[in-house]
Amino acid sequence: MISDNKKDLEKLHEQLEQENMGPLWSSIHELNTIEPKSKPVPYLWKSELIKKRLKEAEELLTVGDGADRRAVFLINPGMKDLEPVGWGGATQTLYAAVQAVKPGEVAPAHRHTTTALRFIIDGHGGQGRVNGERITFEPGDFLITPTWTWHDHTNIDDQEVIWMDCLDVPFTKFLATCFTEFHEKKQQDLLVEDDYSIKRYNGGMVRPVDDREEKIAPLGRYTWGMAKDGMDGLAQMEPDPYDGYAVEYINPTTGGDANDRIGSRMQRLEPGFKGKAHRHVHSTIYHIFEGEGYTVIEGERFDWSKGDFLVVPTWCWHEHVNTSDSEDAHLFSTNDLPIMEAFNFEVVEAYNDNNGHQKIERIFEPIMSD
Ligand code: 1HN
Repeated sequence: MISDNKKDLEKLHEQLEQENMGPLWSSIHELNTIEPKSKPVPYLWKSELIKKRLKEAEELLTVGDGADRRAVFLINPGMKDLEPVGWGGATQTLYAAVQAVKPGEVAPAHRHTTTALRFIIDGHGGQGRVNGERITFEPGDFLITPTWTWHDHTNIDDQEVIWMDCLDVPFTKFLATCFTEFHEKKQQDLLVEDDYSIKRYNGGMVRPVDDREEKIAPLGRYTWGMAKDGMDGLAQMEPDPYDGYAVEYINPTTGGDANDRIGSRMQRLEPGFKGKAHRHVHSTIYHIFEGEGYTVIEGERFDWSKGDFLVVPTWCWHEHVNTSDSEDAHLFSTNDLPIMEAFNFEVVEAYNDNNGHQKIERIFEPIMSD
């Protein structure tokens, strides 16, 4: 029993708080929940708003001269209390930002324990160096700079380049394992020929014989063409009822995720695709690379179009719909499935009511650009 002497109980609770302790009897139900509960909430950021704020930042700062990076990061409203320290947190494990590099700018070289990846949204002539390899990239490409790899970026064309960054910043911050080393040079030296890893993996599903041993980041750039070919193959058959035609970016020496602690996917929803709902423990950030449609998350409809970002937190029912009757939709996404799998947390559940579809009870109103 718990005493009904409320006054004395409250006094004890206050006393414990002052002494940096707490009463488990009153908080145990917060801990022992039947379903996983996460702080992040379903949320959507419109492309126009992000791009507008990035343009304003372009007027105000120069990359490589005062600012290490020009990037706007996404803060999940449910993670706001962690904010003033800059942890971001689109989900409890994943950080996402949109970065712009203007022609001639050089984002200086560093390496960190956080694992990072990029998805190129717009602009040509973006160029990065990763561990001594220079790689030029194009919209639709996926690039990795896994944990502790040196990286710097530049832009050799005459228009700005924009990409999505995704890192496991909140996860590494919670573990107090987030640290960085700054390179003595703004741009690291080139140690191998340009596009070295791309040349080594020119064949796709064949690898150089000396890559039989596991390596971190044996391939630095996964082109849009690779993902497209994968989806074109799947599209000759029936789509997955939840995800349409979806492929994962993998490490060709392990078959595991391309990045060590972040999973990445590209998926095609064909015209008129109406996915069924499911939920899982891992959390996901979507970037709408092409197309128009909506995702219903926990009964709320999130309308999306090209360039938007959408978060599906842990254990939320979600289903995707392509509203176009003529154009494919392509969603790039990142997830914390590698972390969930590493610790055996992952569970997936199908929504069985109503033929797999949630009732739409609310429509999400995103913050729009003025
Ligand atoms: C970082 O190093 C980059 O290298 C981008 O471009 C975003 C966000 C948090 C911490 C480090 C980059 C980042 C970042």
